[in-house]
Amino acid sequence: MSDNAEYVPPKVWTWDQESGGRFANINRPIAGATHDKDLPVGKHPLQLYSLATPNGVKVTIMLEELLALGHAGAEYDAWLINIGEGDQFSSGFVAANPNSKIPALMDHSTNPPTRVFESGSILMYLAEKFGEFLPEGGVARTECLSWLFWQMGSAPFLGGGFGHFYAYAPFKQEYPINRYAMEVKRQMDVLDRHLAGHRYMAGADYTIADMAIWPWYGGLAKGILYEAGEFLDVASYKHVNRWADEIAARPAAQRGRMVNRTFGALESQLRERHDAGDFDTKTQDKIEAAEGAK
Ligand SMILES: N[C@@H](CCC(=O)N[C@@H](CS)C(=O)NCC(=O)O)C(=O)O
Repeated sequence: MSDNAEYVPPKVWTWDQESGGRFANINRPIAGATHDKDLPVGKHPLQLYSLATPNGVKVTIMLEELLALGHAGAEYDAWLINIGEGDQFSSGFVAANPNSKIPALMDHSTNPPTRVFESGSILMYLAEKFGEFLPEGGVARTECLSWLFWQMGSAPFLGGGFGHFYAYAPFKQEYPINRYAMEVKRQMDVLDRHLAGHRYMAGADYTIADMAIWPWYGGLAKGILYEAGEFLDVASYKHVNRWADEIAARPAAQRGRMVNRTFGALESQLRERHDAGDFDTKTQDKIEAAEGAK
């Protein structure tokens, strides 16, 4: 394959070649389980199966925010789903989320347990269950849900479009990078104009709309996502940067981004969380130091 070779699609697409790029090993054109394996179940009613990608972090931030408000019922076990290893294709995971993507939540406080998949649906479920971070009615609720769904529709252009072609594709091509850079900059401008006049996405209060948008667009604004800060001139989105910094300073956001994290500094990785105390004792630096001392 060369950058300039034109692709002539055959009459019928067949799965006879790797698409190439990072994640090529987990991409497949069929759904369903590849192997039989049950999901583990811990001691809390809420069981989260996830990974600290932006989509996963939305939910761990919400759970940590609920706990910070004193909702003991939001205690949770967070199990690591290693998508690079294909954990999302186990029979247990597919039963929790037929779409085989993290995050997935099982609520064992209902009988039978309730499965919830799609991060936006999980955020709404938790917001309604605990009566927090989603205004109860009126314009504020509508505004919150509009921005929540804006994220669900927009982020695939950032992740699957721009991020894929800029950072993960086997070689760089001008056409897709140009197309998606244009769209992502437009999206950042949408946010910047809105945040110029609003402290948070839905107005004066911090809501699930902020929790959904921040891991993606806050990460992009701070130059963390795809190391594309300079390329997209993210520093120019001043209001997005102000909002991103404000959320980054929240202790619950700091804890939430550590859960199910398998990359970055060892002290920032809490690969599985089963107890609030795990942040002090079970980060990867401490686990590896204890193993080294044996
Ligand atoms: N719309 C979904 C997107 C979830 C998603 O794309 N998850 C990715 C990780 S960020 C995943 O699990 N990928 C595994 C795969 O595609 O096999 C949501 O918001 O929950």
